[in-house]
This record gives sequence, structure tokens and C-alpha cells, in this order.
Amino acid sequence: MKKQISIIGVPMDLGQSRRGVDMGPSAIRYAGVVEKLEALGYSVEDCGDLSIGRSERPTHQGLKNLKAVAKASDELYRMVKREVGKGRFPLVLGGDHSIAIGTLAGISRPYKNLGVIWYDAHGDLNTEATSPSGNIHGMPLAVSLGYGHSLLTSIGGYQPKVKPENIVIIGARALDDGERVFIKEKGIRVYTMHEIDRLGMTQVMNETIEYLKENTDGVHLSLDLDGLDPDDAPGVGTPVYGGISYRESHLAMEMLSESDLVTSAEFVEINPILDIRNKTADVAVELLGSLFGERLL
Ligand code: 4U7
Ligand code: MN
Ligand code: MN
Ligand code: MN
Repeated sequence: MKKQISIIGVPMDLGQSRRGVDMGPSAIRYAGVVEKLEALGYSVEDCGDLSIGRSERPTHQGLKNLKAVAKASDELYRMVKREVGKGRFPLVLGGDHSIAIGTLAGISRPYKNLGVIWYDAHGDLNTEATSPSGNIHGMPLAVSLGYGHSLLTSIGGYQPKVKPENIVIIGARALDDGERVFIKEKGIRVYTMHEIDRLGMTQVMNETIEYLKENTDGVHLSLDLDGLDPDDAPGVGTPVYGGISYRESHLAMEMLSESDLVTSAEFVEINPILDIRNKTADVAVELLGSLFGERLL
């Protein structure tokens, strides 16, 4: 992995309906992300936080806070692109998962086939037509595939940011009807909790790594902390029981680290208000350690 890391904080909470997730970047910094990465030998630049607009008056139709999310996505796109242009590894800290729209816009252009690992309880494949909530944090993967409101799909001035065959979703256990149809139509690879139970995380990651190594020229890890079980990561806005365990997650990060495939990452959806003594942010920093090469012995 690249030895120079740029941390970009995105205190975004407009992509969903629960306040507090905007404090995620602070919580992750407080848990010692910079110190951890520096101790592992990386040179880390903390670019600070993006400024996020205010929430819009609800319109009772369509997408919540569409304009403010689009504006923040555009700013994040520019910032990520700038850091990538300097040859640095972008590490984006959320904020709700709508920020993936800007992150992917910022990284994807130079790649012919950017791979994406979507580590999440959810598919985040809704569009305005299928979303049960109108919350944009349930849509970023669809947007990045080119489906959704044009104010979002057009960020960065090109689309799609990722092809369906280059996506691997890991940890899914709460998919909406429209998302299931979309996944089947597009042939997206999904390891639901069922496959993780059946195959074990080792095989899931071996298959994922093998597949992405063959077919992609870079890999973005988009890690939603609600992919983990709420017992291990309680500070999230949309918890779903029966998730990936703490140890399985470490294993996944360690295997990704060994593969040396990952070229960018984002850790999202930490809500310190819902957390227990910053546990979820601590878990995020520990997982980042494994992703960046920390080993037990
Ligand atoms: B997250 C949901 F309906 N699918 O679209 C939606 F269940 O980024 C949840 O993965 C989305 O946390 C969760 O609102 C988005 C809902
Ligand atoms: Mn998500
Ligand atoms: Mn989720
Ligand atoms: Mn969530």
C-alpha cells in the first residue's frame, strides 16, 4: 500500500435522518487514527474536514437534502481528486454513506476497471423510484453505477464510476425489494451473511481477492460500520442484527492488506451519539490498522 495517506473528514449527516453521524470524523480522530497509521510507518496528512451545508426543509417528496448532498459530493470529489493527483492514498472518514458518491467520483477516472468492495449490511442500491426512505445514504452504489438523480450521477462530469461486474458486496442482510431486482438484473456479486456463514470469511475473501485481482486495476474499500454486528459496532444509525463479527472483520482487513490490492478507502456511518464509549470508532481504527499492515505477532 502507498506510504503516503491523506485523511479527509466528511462530517455529513444529510444523507439520512438521524443526527450525530456528522461527528464520525471527530470520533475516529479521537480514537487515534493518525497515531495508528504513523506508528505503522506511513506518512499521514490530515486534510481536515469538508464543510457541509445545512439540511433543507423537507419537501415530502423525492430525495432528502438533494442539493446539499450534491454540493458536498462535488466538493469531496474535488478534494479526493486533488489528493489522488499528488499520488497519495485517500482515506475518507464519514459521515453517512452518501459521501461515497463524491469519493468514487474523485478516484475512479484514471482506472479502466475500478473494483469496489462494499462492506455493508445494506446494498445501498436504491434509486428515487425504489427507496423506501428517500435517504440518499441508501443510494450511493446505484448512483455510482449511473442510476439515480442526475444531480448525483453527474458529479465529476463522467459516469458510471464503477461497472456492476467490478463490485463485490460483503455482509448484506437487509436488502429492499428493488435492490434485489437490481442485483439480479446487473449480476452484482454479493456475499450475504448466508454465504459468510456457509463458506467462512477466509473463502469469501479469497474468492473476492482472486476475482478483483483478475478483473480490476484498482480497488476501493467502502466500509460501512453497520456491516459489522451491532454488538461489535453499536454506534451506527441503521443497525441490523446478525452481522459480521469483529474477528471476521479483522481477518478480512488482514487478507486485503496481504493482497496489496486496495488503492483507496472510506469508513462511514459511525454515529457517536448512538455509540458506547466511542467503541465503534475504536473498532474502525483497529480495522484500519489491520488494513494497513498491523499484525498480532
Ligand atoms: B447505509 C434502506 F430502507 N435500504 O434505503 C434505505 F432499509 O449507508 C437503508 O447502508 C439504507 O447505512 C441504509 O433507506 C444505508 C432502508
Ligand atoms: Mn451503507
Ligand atoms: Mn449500511
Ligand atoms: Mn447506516
